[in-house]
Amino acid sequence: MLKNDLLLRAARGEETERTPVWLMRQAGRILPEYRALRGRLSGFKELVETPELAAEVTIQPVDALDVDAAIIFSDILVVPEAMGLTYEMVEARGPLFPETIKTAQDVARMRVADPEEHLGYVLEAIRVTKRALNGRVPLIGFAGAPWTILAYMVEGHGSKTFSKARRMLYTNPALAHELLDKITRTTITYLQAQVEAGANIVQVFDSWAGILPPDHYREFSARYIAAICDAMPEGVPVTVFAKGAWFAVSDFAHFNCRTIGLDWNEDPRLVRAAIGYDKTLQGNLDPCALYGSREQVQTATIEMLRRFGPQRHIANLGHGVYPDTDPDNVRVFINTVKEFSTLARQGAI
Ligand code: 1CP
Repeated sequence: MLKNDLLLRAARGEETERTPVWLMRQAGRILPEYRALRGRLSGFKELVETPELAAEVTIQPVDALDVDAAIIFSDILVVPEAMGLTYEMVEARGPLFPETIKTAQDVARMRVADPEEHLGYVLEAIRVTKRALNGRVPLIGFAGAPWTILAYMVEGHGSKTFSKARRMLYTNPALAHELLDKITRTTITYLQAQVEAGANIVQVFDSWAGILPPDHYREFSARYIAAICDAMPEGVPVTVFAKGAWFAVSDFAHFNCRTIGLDWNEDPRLVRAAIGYDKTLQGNLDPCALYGSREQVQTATIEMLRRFGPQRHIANLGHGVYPDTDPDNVRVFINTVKEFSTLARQGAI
């Protein structure tokens, strides 16, 4: 039994006494306790692959920030690794794949991973986290959307354009679909296993959605996300966060998901006008708004809450919190959501 199930109730569209709040990338470098633990280790992968440590940093923001959910500390890139493509996390630079996908042989070499065998360390981290959380807040499981995962597997690292990956969609669409299909099959059993291990809700991150034109987005991304949503167990809410894909929100409205994540370029009022009230919306304060003064953070947060309205909203940023954000301003954001949305429900403002 969960002591605080606000997030799940909001996702299911039930009335809540206030708006739930958490932050993408809440576990990580904004917290001094994360940096202290991370500094004692050989690197990012040791943290991700040691369930007790991953559980510890998953719970840090629940203790330090009093958010309404924990998100399992892992990375979307564990999936390509499980399929046979190892990644490195280069200090201060980000992920790097020494080998990339170029040919049909490369795709043929990729396996549809078995969650227990190849991603058992994430499932164990979920089990350890659930025990330690003891029902305080729900635990969010996650995976990357197949298109975003393909983008890293083909490109080999982060990129502004992902032009190698986008080139494949034009030059060898059949090969892209073959890879997307393998990633999708892996992701479905992986997310199902996360739920079995204890995740209460799952989020699909399509971080590079916004670089595709709408027709490519439908062909190479949205339909695979739809297949993932369809495969999730009954009663487990799914959140689709497709950064930059404002053009696809009306498609998501017909998906088997409960929540649609909005980035900070999107206006929730326009989204509501387009899709109605069947889905919960999540987001979408500009992460840079947290660089302002305390008063500026409060004002921006209240404006955001007004744009979403009181129900069917999960407050968050429009993307992950930046590592150089002052945790005190993160607390101002969280507390403003809690206080303002409580008063708004009571009709006080
Ligand atoms: O040294 C460090 O601590 C490394 C920084 C870091 C962290 C804290 C990386 C490298 N990954 C993570 C954890 C992580 N990644 C989480 C769990 C923490 C939390 O949310 O509280 C999650 C959900 C992710 C997901 C992730 N990884 C995404 C999707 C979300 C998004 O931000 O768009 C993506 C694109 C990645 C790839 C990745 N991993 C790390 C970096 C720096 C990147 C981005 C690389 C790029 O610029 O392309």
